[in-house]
Amino acid sequence: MSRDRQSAIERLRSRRQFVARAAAGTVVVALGGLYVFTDDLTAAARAETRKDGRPRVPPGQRVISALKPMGGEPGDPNPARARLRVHGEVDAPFELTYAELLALPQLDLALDVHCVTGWSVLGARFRGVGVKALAERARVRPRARYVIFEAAHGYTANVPLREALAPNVLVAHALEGRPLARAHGGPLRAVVPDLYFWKSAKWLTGIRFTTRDEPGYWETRGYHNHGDPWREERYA
Ligand SMILES: Nc1nc2c(c(=O)[nH]1)N[C@H]1C(S)=C(S)[C@@H](COP(=O)(O)O)O[C@H]1N2
Ligand SMILES: [Mo]
Repeated sequence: MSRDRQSAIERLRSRRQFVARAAAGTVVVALGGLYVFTDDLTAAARAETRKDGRPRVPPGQRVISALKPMGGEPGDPNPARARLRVHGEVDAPFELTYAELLALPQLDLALDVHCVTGWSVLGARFRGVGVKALAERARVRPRARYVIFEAAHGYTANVPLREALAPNVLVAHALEGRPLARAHGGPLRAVVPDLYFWKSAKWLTGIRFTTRDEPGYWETRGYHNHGDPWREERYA
């Protein structure tokens, strides 16, 4: 155990400080039986650097222990009726049932996600199919430049093609070893971890490739068109 971590735990042993911080409103989470304040999770993660050289925690973000349900208009919860359409600027459009999606090669990825409202979750374990594999199967035409994630009730999110084909971009159906809860987009959601979390469309119904950009639900309501957390591309 690092000295920093040890001293952090010793600080937490001070009940007086514990009560003072709890009263001040910093959130307490249970982590392996220990109580840890979100400020300590954030401080520990701030020292870390990603493989791409960027800090693990983007500026202005605070680390919490699990995804917060952020709302939205849910789609049909029945996996037996779920369909994913892969279409648009492609030579071989196709549609998958939930069972067909689960029969494709699966990726298990621990992903960091960053909500524009200021919380981040580190290492959330998602399981699903890579968007890149779906794009290859659909034979995306060379002129395609954007991916539009399509969800229930007309929610969409636009992502530049190159970023949507990154190896950590998923159509996820499970989180932490369980089928994705409805509040988190079940049965199917997109996960685009390196852009703010609004790009990760819940209740996903389609992936559409386009030549032209199409700002989506939040991008037409004042959020930034791109949404890079490290550049704090929060609002337009
Ligand atoms: N279909 C749909 N997807 C959505 C949203 C939504 O309102 N509808 N909200 C987005 C926003 S703003 C965020 S922060 C994340 C929240 O995901 P969570 O509720 O699983 O934390 O979902 C994104 N995906
Ligand atoms: Mo959000």
